Amino acid sequence: MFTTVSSTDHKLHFPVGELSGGQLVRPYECPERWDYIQQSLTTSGHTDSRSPDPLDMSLVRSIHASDYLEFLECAWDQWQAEGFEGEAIPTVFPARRMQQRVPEHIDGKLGFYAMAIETAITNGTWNAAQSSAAVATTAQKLVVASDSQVFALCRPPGHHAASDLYGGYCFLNNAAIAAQGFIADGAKRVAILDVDFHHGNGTQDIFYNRSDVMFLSLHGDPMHAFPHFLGYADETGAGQGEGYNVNYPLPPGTKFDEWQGALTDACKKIEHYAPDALVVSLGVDTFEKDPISFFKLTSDDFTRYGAQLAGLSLPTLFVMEGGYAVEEIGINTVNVLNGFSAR
Ligand code: Q9C
Ligand code: ZN
Repeated sequence: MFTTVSSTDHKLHFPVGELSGGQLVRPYECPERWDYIQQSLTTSGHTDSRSPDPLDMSLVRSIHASDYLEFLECAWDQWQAEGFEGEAIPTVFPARRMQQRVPEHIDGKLGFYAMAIETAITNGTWNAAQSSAAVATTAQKLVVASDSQVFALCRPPGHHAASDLYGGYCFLNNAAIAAQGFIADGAKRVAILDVDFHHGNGTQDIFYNRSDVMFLSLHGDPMHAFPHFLGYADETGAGQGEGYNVNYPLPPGTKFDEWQGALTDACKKIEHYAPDALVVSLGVDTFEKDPISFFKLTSDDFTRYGAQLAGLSLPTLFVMEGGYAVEEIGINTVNVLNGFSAR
């Protein structure tokens, strides 16, 4: 048995457009994702659910830059004040050899703070992003109180968001904020295991120089997969953080056996690190039918690796990240959680 934390405020973020393949399509990261997960939790008897406590902004500020938070808070109003009628999407970037200076115009601000452009900002985006972080931090406190497994049903997701960058459907890095919450509550070491199909570039960047938070990620090789510009195996951490960042880039078509090989190696490294808590960035876009990813995990594979994670015997916080095969997202997510609690 485990507790879930979730908030209906996620529904405030529902952009209608995502630039994909040169077309504006309905975003893959849609509110129904939450409904399907909630439904699967209910049908499998996981009804112990609660809403989040208010968000501790001082904790958020220990992960995100204050100018970035101010930008997120004001972006939609500034966009509207320009008289723009669509959703807020950047069009110009501080590319190589250009100034890294924050412009006043919203077009400049959007480009300055974005790491990708598929993610539109709308009227409810900031409030939804805050509610998602509140879900993660409330769940983190419950892990400390119970010493067991808690599921944070976060939406929007977080692992692509760096201290001052949004994109890849992410605004606030829920897993990073929760990991910092464990440290604030006395943990000496925290491991973040990112099993989302995509590399958690934001989380890696946030903790790259630190040894008190270890980051390990299994993901599609950035040579072939988003976010393309981070997630290679030679990124091992810097300074105090050298050796505390571990990437497992995996090729197109990767099936469970190969994927689990990387997971087993990651688990060994986590055991050796001996953290006080584990944060799992749980994306289920590794599924064979995911529309934007290239791994081949089956629904049963999710149960198997959930059980393997339980073998670490650590207080564990699951933080929802991606997963875009909407009809199966609930089953696959609950399979991981059930595999974990059944062991
Ligand atoms: N052609 C998360 O899973 N677009 N974000 C990929 C593929 C962005 C995924 C484009 C995917 C972001 C949290
Ligand atoms: Zn993903």
